[in-house]
Amino acid sequence: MRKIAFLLMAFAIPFSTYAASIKAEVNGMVCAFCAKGIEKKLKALPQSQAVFVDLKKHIVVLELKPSQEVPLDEFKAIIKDAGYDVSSAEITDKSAAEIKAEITR
Ligand SMILES: [Cu+2]
Repeated sequence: MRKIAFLLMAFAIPFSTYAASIKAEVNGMVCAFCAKGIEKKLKALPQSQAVFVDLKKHIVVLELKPSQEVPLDEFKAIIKDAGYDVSSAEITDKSAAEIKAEITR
């Protein structure tokens, strides 16, 4: 019984290590270089835990480190500065990997 509780805890921890992600629809990304450029910019943020970019679906996901945040306005400004347009952005409690799994399913 104790062993089970320990196992549950060990599995629960990895799932709680992300706080939230910003999921955005970005227009203007046309090739792999665009995707890489955005990915690089977002990965450079100190709050960044993981980044996922889907070129075909124009989706950009920035997963944040625990208890870190990036205001949506700031996120939009970063994308705009890079030369792209954010058509919508939302905060979700899903990880970048979860969103990736949903999109590529
Ligand atoms: Cu490009």
